[in-house]
Amino acid sequence: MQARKEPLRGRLPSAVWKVASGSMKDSDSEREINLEDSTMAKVSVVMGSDSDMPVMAKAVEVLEKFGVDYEIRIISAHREPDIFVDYAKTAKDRGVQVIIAGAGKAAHLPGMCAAVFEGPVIGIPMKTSDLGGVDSLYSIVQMPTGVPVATVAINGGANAGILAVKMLAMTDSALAGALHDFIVEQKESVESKDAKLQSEGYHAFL
Ligand code: AIR
Repeated sequence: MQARKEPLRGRLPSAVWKVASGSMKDSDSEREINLEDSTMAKVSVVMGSDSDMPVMAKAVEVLEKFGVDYEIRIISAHREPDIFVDYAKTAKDRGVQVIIAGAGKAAHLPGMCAAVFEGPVIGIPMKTSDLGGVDSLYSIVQMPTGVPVATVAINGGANAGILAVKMLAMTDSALAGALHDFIVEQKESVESKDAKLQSEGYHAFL
């Protein structure tokens, strides 16, 4: 588990998983899930290469801001398919509810995550030097019916993080409250800039 700065929700990261005491059965696999296990990650952030890190870090920064537990991995679906399959097959057992997967070029990592992992997958297409990221975008967004990947913009790391928070907030009222505050702050930020524009003119922004 990664170290975090002060989360928006103002609670300990480990509390995210302390929704109940004891353990419960995973109905599909009949495996025991220990709900007290603070090492479980709600979001798995995975990228095809360390060269993707600057973009993926933007997603992680959002998760940290909202105090969402996460794991972060570098796994190439092409260069180490066996490790990839093990990662994706065991994600649910690690408590993962959403995967954020970023890759570039022939970016099959998000799509293959969606093929193996039954929860939602958010794909981040990396900008590339040869084709500008359109290669990554098309590789990720053009999924066959039945296996969706929620694809954000090229290099859209922050939006991937926000989308993951929105998904988790559907069943987490504390997170929903923090998300609401974020949306209000964002609106107020634009409003104050427009007020400054009206009072001081456009030169104030140059
Ligand atoms: N990649 C890695 N394995 C399979 C793919 N498609 C992607 C990475 C990265 C790009 O290839 O996600 O965006 C270039 O990787 P590298 O390691 O050569 O910098």
